[in-house]
Amino acid sequence: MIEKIQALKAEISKLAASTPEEAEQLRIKYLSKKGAVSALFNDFRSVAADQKRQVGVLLNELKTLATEKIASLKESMAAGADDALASIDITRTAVPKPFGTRHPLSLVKNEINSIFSRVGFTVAEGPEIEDDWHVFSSLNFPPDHPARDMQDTFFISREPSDVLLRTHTSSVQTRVMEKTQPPIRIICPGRVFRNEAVSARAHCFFHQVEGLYIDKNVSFADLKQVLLYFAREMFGPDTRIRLRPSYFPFTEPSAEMDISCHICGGKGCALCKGTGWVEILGCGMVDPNVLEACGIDPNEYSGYAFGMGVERIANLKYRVNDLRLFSENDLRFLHQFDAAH
Ligand code: 2U9
Repeated sequence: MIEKIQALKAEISKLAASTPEEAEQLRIKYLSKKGAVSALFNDFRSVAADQKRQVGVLLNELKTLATEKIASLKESMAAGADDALASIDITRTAVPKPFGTRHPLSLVKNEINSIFSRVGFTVAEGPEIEDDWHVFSSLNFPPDHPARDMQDTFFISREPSDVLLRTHTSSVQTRVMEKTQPPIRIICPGRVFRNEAVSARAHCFFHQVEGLYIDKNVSFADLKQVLLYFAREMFGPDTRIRLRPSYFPFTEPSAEMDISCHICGGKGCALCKGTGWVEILGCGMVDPNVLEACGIDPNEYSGYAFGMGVERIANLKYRVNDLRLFSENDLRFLHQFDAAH
């Protein structure tokens, strides 16, 4: 026993550590409940009675030695850390971290929201996972109608399923109409989904802003005027618009709107394919069937609606020619926008 104590004393007096973690490991090895010093204390019970006094003194010396040695190792570690800190100038200006830039689609969406909010529209949002009623049936798409094929979507469970990803944000408008009586003047920005093969010109998700205005005596003239105002705010004060007849299940009459080409001013160029016009949105008067389906009396109220693809507007504004760039998160692309930020 006495030899063991002497050997451990010699071992402990030579201890060294180069990190605080190592010093802590030594404390555990020698001084914890299951450590080497404590083990000798446990053996003390079996020491012969005539040796107990001498061994007791030696054991206490050993414990003091170990405690002081490890405390001094820890202290020198802390002093070392202070030295390291002293060599750093903590008053120096930090290396600036570059800010991110706003995504081009967010920039365009915010601009659209801002333009329409200046003429009384408020923003409404709703779920991306929808049901058949709010995406199709309430919007005058009867079951099995071929117009549904144009907006093939993703079903959340196996068909026939009532749970699907919205193909347009019109579902937000139908939800607002169900809950609110006119006047309603909202724009609905958001992500939509379609079952399309991904290419430069089509994607399985994209973004829309749709607008809806319902009140007494709303006419097609009101629609034209608000869209002219939008086109001029977005593409410049000299912009002209033209409306071409079209078809959507949820509007009657329906139209497609072109703006005079903002690149060539209408003379004809590569962007407008020599026509002088570029298509930017669809619009029309809300079909009375839709008003009725959403609990609004078509004999008392009328309304207009329009819808545009945010990517389409961004492509025109920033001359981007591949839709995939918007969702690939390539910083070389993203950093070209929002320079002021
Ligand atoms: C309700 C009633 C009518 C929204 C409208 C369009 C015309 C339209 C397309 C533009 C490009 C979709 O992103 S796109 O592919 N949209 O042409 N959208 S009218 O009509 C509504 C909406 C809600 C209750």
